[in-house]
This record gives sequence, C-alpha cells and structure tokens, in this order.
Amino acid sequence: MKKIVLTYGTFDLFHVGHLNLLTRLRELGDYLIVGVSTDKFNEGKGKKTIVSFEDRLKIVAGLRCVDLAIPEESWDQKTKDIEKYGVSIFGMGHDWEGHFDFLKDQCEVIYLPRTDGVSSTAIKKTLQALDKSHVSDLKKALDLISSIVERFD
Ligand code: C2G
Repeated sequence: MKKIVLTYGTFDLFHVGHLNLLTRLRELGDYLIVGVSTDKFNEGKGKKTIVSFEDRLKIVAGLRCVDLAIPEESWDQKTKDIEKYGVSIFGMGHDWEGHFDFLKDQCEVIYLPRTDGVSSTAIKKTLQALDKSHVSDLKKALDLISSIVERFD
C-alpha cells in the first residue's frame, strides 16, 4: 500500500526553500502529490505572482521528488483531494502551523521547518532593487534630497 503525501503552494520563483520542503515531504512516503495554486486562486490569496500558473505547474511536475502536480483552485479542495488520492500525510511548512489541523480526522498533518533566508518575496525585492528604471528613480530622489539639503547649508 503506497504512502501518499500531499501538499499545496504557490511556488512562485521556485527556490531552494520550496525544494527542501518537497524533498523532505517525499522522503516521508512513497508518492508525493503537490497542489499548485492557480493564478485565480492566488488573486483570492492576495498574492501577485511573477511566473504563470502553467509554468509553475510544469516546474513542480518536473521535479524528481514530485510524482503528481495538480491545480489548487480553492481552500476547501484539500478534504476532497485527501479522499480522492487516499492521502496518508498532509504536510506544509511551519508558517502554516495549526491552519490545517482540521484535516487530522482524515490523515496525519505535519508542519516542517521552513528554510531560512530565502523567499519568493525577498527575491522579488532584490530584483526590484537591481531593476534599471528603479535605479534611475532612486537617483532622481537622491538629487532632489541633495538639492533640499544644499538649501539648508
Ligand atoms: N516554504 C519553505 N521555506 C521557504 C519558503 C516556503 O518551507 N523559505 C514552504 C511554505 O511553508 C509552503 C511551501 O513552501 O509550505 C510553498 O510556499 P508558498 O509557495 O509561499 O505557498 P503559499 O503561498 O504559502 O500557499 O493551501 C496552501 C497554500 O496554497 C500555500
């Protein structure tokens, strides 16, 4: 009887934190299913993504540790997916600690430590700082500040 593990996420700008989690979840069972949030579902989460759902799904599906990638379209599909796929373990990173304990009557629920120092948000911020148009805006702001400072000298 295969031990099926299930998780969900946005997986935007896929990074090592995502990979560590998926690898660790896969090691807990024999088959890992990953629900990837659709763009529409992310709008509901208030999450703006850089990488399209199609590409995020393809990247996750292409990972050696992932056996099946499915769309995540709603918060309440977890219960149905656990039933449909005969899931034994539902796992998430510990930033979700407690949020999915209601699934405990269907399967084991675990929260694994997040990987520190990396997040899609931090990557976006770094890219913004390096963006040329952003740098010219910063330069304009600096020129304005120095002209104001000069007036007070
Ligand atoms: N994660 C991690 N370490 C990081 C960043 C993320 O372990 N440095 C984990 C998160 O805890 C989550 C998974 O990677 O379990 C995916 O993270 P996100 O793509 O940010 O997913 P999120 O937007 O939290 O969506 O129904 C659940 C939601 O779809 C989860």
